[in-house]
Amino acid sequence: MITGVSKALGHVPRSFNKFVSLNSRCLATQAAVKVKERDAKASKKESESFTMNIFRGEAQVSQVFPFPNPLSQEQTDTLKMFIDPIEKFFEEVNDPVRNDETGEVDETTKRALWDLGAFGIQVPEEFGGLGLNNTQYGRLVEIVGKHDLGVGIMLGSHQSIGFKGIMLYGTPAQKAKYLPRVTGGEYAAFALTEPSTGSDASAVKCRAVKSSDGSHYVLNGSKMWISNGGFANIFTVFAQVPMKDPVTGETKDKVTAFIVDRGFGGVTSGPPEKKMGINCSNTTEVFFEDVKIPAENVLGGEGQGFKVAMNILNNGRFGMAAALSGTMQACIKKSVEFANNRVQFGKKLKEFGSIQEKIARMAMLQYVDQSLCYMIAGNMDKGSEDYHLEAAISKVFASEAAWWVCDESIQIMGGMGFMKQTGLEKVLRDLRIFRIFEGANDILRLFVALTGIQYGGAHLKELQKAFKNPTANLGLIFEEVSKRATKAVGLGSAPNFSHLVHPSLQDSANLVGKSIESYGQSIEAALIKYGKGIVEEQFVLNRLAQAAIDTYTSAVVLSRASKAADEKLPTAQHELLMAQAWCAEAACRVDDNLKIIKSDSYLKNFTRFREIAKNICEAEGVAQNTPLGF
Ligand code: MYA
Repeated sequence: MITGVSKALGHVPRSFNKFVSLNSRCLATQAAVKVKERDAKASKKESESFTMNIFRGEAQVSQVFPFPNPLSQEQTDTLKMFIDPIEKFFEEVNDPVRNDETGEVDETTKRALWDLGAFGIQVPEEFGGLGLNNTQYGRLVEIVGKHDLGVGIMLGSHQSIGFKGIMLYGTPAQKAKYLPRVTGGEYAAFALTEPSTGSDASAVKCRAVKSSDGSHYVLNGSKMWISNGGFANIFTVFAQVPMKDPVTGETKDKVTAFIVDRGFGGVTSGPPEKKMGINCSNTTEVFFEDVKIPAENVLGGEGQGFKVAMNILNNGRFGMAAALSGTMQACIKKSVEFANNRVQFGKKLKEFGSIQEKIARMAMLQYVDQSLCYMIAGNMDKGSEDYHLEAAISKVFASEAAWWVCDESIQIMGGMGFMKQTGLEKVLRDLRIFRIFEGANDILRLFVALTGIQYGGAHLKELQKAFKNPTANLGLIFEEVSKRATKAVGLGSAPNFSHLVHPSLQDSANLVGKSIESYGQSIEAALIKYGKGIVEEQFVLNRLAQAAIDTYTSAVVLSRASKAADEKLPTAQHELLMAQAWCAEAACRVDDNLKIIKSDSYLKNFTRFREIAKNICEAEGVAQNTPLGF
């Protein structure tokens, strides 16, 4: 799994301490050298991503500070025109309980959503959409998530992934042909998953073979768990295409994305699946039997399908943070109304410390999640292309935060929370899938850790190369060696961005700076210890990913709360408090996670976990008998 990352990681210098032993010599002899401003670093594309750069122990803050504010007055006014009608739709037309019970959204309700333009929020107006940007989309999706996640999935599967490929990769002709259809009443779906291909997205089995005259492809195979699969007319389908390597002449299968129209013939759907939640969303198998796809319906180029799929998913993931921000708001509202009124032991629930801690944590999680959503959407709207790790983090964070918030809301409400009439039981069921689909959180954690390590590791490789030709690379070597020398003798300073935050957040910013410094050191240490084998160390990778999530989310809330304070928002003090509390706890978790992966005694526990799991798998269940012996 995630083999490309391991391939690309290449050999990581085990003799890294060589750099440190060289320090004094290099420092003495090279200090006087006039360093030319060119080195290997400059020739390589540097990432603007905050998360990528912490893998080098560096604070790259250009995509974090200041907190984005990408809406002009005109964009704000446009957005406001849609907010009230969408709220009204959810209050007056949509019935989430009925949707859940019937397992579908009825035609009248769907029609109302089409009339609102909710199926084409980001499609340019010339193609019949609302023409809104990512930030505006996020604001509308928050409303959807507040009311009905099942409806959200119908909408999201259509536009966040169903036809997003046409928006991102479509030729002018493809856009002109298909976008008016997907804004004009025809549903779209994203068809990647197959019976044997879930997380391992590049292993799809569906196959499309090009006709000898090159005019079309013939597609065969099946897809499963396709949202909107039962009624979509336009599919983005991923299939293997046999392709000749121009260099070796060898024929190999390469994933290719296609726009498939049900009207081509040979496309059929299975019955709707019965699920735990998001019941009104339609999930079916889709079968392709000798489907003739015109050659011009290849999306993003033959053999480019994996990249197309990944970038569609990357592009849509912040939408989950948006939707679940709304969901958390709704859960918090319900449980806080209860805590404000319910009296037990002579006091209102809100007066008990245990309840206060729950409420504070729920509020922080929602705040962090909402901040992630608008930070990423804002960066995307500004044209950033370096957001894939942040998008993955937002998906992981949102889905876990919302699950926890909903669960704790139920806990605060006690028996009342367990009753269907309170509405939280449905939300909890709906939420469960969010940690699984659109990239399982376990996979996305590995993706974050390995992609970051690849970036950090590439930097170390640059250094290794630089040492092979020291005269030409004095700049890079000198800079790195002095960094390491000062760190080694304890004189190094952690990345500092306290000047970018509100004065009351400077201590918090210093904590994040320290986390980044320790993070970079931990990556180096992990690479020295495991080399390429790091790819297999999932116990370690998960902790690195968690520390990355904690560090990035801290920087994001520092940015948002600082902006709130600078703009003197009425909630500024509240936001500053949440940012301080979040950073304090997150820094402790980062510290813990980074200590764990270096601690021999804890590493022994990983070995124990492996053995325990092996025993259980061999026993095909719990291994021990009862203490009674039978
Ligand atoms: S849809 C199905 C969702 N499925 C997935 O998300 C699949 C998860 N799997 C993966 O993401 C990949 O296969 C992984 C890679 C990560 C496991 N961005 O060899 P590799 C590059 C950019 O490591 P693998 C659904 O659930 C990589 O750098 N590039 O790949 C419906 C390398 O490049 P190079 C990436 O081992 C839900 C190359 O690819 C990425 O196969 C409905 C190969 O890499 C990436 N992410 O594993 C939701 N990953 O060769 C509805 C890899 O150059 C929406 N690469 O080094 C709901 C919205 C909310 C509501 C909205 C309401 C309106």
